[in-house]
Amino acid sequence: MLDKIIDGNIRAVSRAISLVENDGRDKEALIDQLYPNCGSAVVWGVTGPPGAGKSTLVDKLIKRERAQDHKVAVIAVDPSSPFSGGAILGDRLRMQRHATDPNVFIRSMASRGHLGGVAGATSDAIKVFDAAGFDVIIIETIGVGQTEVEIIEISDIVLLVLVPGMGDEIQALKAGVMEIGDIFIVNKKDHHGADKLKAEVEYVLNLKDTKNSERNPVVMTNANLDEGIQKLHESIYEYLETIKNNQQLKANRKKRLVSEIKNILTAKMVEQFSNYVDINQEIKKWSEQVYNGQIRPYQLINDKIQSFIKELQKNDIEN
Ligand SMILES: Nc1nc2c(ncn2[C@@H]2O[C@H](COP(=O)(O)OP(=O)(O)OP(=O)(O)O)[C@@H](O)[C@H]2O)c(=O)[nH]1
Ligand SMILES: [Mg+2]
Repeated sequence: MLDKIIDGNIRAVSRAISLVENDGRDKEALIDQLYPNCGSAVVWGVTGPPGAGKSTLVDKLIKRERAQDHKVAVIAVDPSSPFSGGAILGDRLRMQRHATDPNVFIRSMASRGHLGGVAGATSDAIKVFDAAGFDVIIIETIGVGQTEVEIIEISDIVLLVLVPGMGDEIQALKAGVMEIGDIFIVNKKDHHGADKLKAEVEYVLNLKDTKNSERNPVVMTNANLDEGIQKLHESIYEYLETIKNNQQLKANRKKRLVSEIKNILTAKMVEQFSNYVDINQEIKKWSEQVYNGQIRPYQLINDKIQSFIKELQKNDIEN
């Protein structure tokens, strides 16, 4: 399977992704063995509010990537639901014309049982695609909540898709959203208020560190009509060139590794603990005890961890 994946065999890639999604035991060995073959793919995160036109944009970007003979993988992440929902179906529909292209792989992903959550599953999937020789891996995710932030930490470049008519735009822009984007897209430029939104985005960007402000392009698009996409595509490559040259890309990837390892550590600790007790069952019992005033939360957890460690040591001695 390993060789087949590295060869870019689509069936093997597909099976590996399922393995990752289901968080099987074999997954760990596979990912570790693929690891030396990773590092050449570039990861683009695409995020923004529901219905902003992310999938339509991605579809048009795939077209440009294919024109350059790049292999493209798309992971549509649905953080809100443990199952692949309707939105994901819509995503695949919008990119359907690439469905028969063997060099385009579109896959939706849910968090399901993955210990590391959606972010863990996604970063494992990235490794599979990377090792299989995909040049670009695009992660589409709806811009809501914590998962989105994690997904963004995984990406080399983040395209933030905005649309006119989001309501109190400038307020929303101030509330941290601006920090996530590398390239800002004002999509649906055919809609009323697009120029105003672009001006507002530029205004907020100018308030940021002026030294860096020229590095964050703001591009207006109409994804349906394929307008502005060429310029967007060029902006992506210019930006990537800049962060390659100023070592930012390297720094980002190191940071990503830190959070990845932290993520694995946390997940593994929980897993170890779960082998020792049925966590969900126990937590219910414990909260009952805390509720009844029998014990206090920190004391309870500290006690449990102590006895867990003792148990581990006992097993160590026995073995
Ligand atoms: N008028 C107009 N409609 C657009 C534009 N881009 C996309 N749309 C439409 O907006 C709707 C949503 O597009 P999607 O590409 O599915 O948006 P999305 O952000 O992927 O949606 P979710 O994945 O559900 O969050 C579709 O009906 C598109 O045809 C645009 O530039 N102008
Ligand atoms: Mg979509």
